[in-house]
Amino acid sequence: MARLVIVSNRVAVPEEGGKAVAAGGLAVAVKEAFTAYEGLWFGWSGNVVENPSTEPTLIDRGRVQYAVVDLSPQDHREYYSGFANRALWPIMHYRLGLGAFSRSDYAGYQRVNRTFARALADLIQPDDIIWVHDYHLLPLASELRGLGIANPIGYFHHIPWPAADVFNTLPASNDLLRGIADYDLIGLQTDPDVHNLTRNLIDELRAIPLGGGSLMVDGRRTRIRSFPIGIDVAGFKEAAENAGSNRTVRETMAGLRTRKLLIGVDRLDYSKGVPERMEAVERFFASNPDQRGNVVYLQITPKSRTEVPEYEELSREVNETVGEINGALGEPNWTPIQYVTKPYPRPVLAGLYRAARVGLVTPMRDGMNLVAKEYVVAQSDEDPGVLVLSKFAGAARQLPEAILVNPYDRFEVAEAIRTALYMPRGERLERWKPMVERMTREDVDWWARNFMTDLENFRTVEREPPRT
Ligand code: ADQ
Repeated sequence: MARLVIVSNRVAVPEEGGKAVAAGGLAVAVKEAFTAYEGLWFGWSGNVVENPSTEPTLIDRGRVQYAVVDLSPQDHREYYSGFANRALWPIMHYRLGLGAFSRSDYAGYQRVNRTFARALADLIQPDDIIWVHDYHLLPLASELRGLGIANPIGYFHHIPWPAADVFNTLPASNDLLRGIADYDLIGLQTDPDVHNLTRNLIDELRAIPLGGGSLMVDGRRTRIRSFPIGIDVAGFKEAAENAGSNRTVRETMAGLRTRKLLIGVDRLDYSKGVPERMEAVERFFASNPDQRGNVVYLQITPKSRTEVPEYEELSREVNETVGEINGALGEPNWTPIQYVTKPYPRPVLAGLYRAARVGLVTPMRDGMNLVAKEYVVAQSDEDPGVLVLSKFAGAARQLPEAILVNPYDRFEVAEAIRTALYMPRGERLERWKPMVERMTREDVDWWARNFMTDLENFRTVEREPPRT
């Protein structure tokens, strides 16, 4: 049986003897991919140390082996905080004004990709299939090819691929495009992402379309397809159904009394539109004064990337916005926005989603957005809540029955909140049913299987040289 080698920036090594894996989207997705394969998961340990060893540390956990490397402070600064999170992340999310490009950061990004490739190459066996994840590792296939690795290498991009005019503002854009074309299969979240990258390769690198998503780029064949990522529907459903026994959930529900709950759950990131959403909620209370005291908005937002200045700035902005709105609208017996920055275990989140009449998922731009899917799956079939979803989240393509909104327009979002709160049960059920059925069919297992089937096919069929 072929072995699956997964490569991602961070590796979630489970505790010895325990089954616990961090519940983040990538960890769940990778676990799913390993159900059908024995494998190896390679990437950064999460540790930053002076003079890190270039030899990976190997850890065995049953069918999966983990190989992790440490980063030096300079690597971490340039590769991770710098180029990946201050150049690629904002540009891929259409935030041109936030893109901070530096040549030394880019050199660090290339250096770490080279170091990863060298450390990984020695572990690769001839029959391995390699699946690389996310924007930290765009040049990894080129580096591996340079070391003679001829195995099939797939890449999945978890975030949006922007329009060419946006992507090309990166000073390294063509270099990055040439690099990504060294993957055999490139998976993106949505068809518009596929269109954007394909056009970009055709226009900038004179790639030749071969049909069926395949392209010839500099004499090499690659294939680009959308694979919208799903969630662990069975696990999430079960967690939501059993959440009533959880103390945090029970106490939150008791505290609500007759009040209706609006919920937002996001990593603290400017792509998620948290302050904009708060302003929309403020707008809602301004134009629906009779709802003051009847509705509470809970925003759960763990901090992330705190070493990146833009995230510190955002944290201040959100704190101020919450303070201003609560100060202006709140009463001694009612606080309109409850803002918490703790991460919560999955069962608690599932229970809170279920308790909320409205799920507010309004990113300014998002590759997919798993929270939207989790909210839908957590609802009860008796009395489902309503999802208000940004049309700029990849998830909007699979959830068209949600109330789709433009997150830049706080009047529109405020109106959607009103519509959601007043929506009769019949319409809520009618909208929810097709969404939950689609989520169940197109879950994380479906996603991983589709990607792997395509990558396996590549080995047997697509790699034959094209007939001229
Ligand atoms: P993220 O930007 O991290 O992922 P998202 O898809 O919403 O965004 O996933 C976040 C995950 O973290 C969800 O599973 C959510 O439940 C969890 N989470 C959020 N807040 C939490 C809290 N307080 N406590 C515990 N868990 C919390 C990137 C891309 C997305 C893409 C995913 C997967 O930016 O567009 O959907 O990868 O491909």
